[in-house]
Amino acid sequence: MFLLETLLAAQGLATKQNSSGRTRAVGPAAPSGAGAANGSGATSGSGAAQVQRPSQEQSNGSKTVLSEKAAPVLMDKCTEQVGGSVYSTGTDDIIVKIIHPVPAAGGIRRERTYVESGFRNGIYLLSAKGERFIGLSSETREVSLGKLPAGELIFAIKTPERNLFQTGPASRNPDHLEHAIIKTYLTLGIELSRIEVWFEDLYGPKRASDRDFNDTAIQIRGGVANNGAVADLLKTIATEKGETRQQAIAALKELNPKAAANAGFK
Ligand SMILES: [Ca+2]
Repeated sequence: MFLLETLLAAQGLATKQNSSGRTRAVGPAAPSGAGAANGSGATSGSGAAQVQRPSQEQSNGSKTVLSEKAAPVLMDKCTEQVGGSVYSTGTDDIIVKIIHPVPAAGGIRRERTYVESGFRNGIYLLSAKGERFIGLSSETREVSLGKLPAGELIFAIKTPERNLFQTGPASRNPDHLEHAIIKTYLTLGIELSRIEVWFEDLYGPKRASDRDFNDTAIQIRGGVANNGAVADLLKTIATEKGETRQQAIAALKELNPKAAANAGFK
């Protein structure tokens, strides 16, 4: 099961609940009865998972009809993971852009569609080697991080109140709450077009903080994924033998041929 689940997760076909169970698929999605489990090790959680099947949204007045047999919809589908993480696939340069989406036309405010914060936050990439400054939330800047080894990339903000809030699980943050939403955009529900990270910069629960996650935002593209499938498979290939290793190689070739070729499997 592991390899299949990993593959599904890596193709964006599976999404799992985060520790607070608030993952939601923004595009049309149907819950799976297959009981697919967390195959990426991205975030700890309840273990419950949903598999997004190709489905068609048929507008019928206010009613949305989901059909499992229908063709994939021709749109960018967005999946949000509260407390999710971003991962390098190790295959391509990673480009980070500080974004400032503008309010919708007509001045109508939609939920989490633009950045608004009284703070100017510093944006960083954290790693075992230290921290790398990307820019200020108020800037419009695009930075290439180059190619980075497959594995999790922890992005963080430093606020004027001297808080450090990180992507990933709540346990990383001083208030033990999630401070970033990972939005994954898939074209045709399959091909990754980009990942965005939206931060909440106020400390504490609702009331103390507005918890609207629109204070600082970055867009990431290139060799990235919203799950650690490539890194997990590379680890399996490095540590396992026999059939398990062969299955991992086959899965990596199918999942990410470039990552497989980089590791010497063509
Ligand atoms: Ca906020």
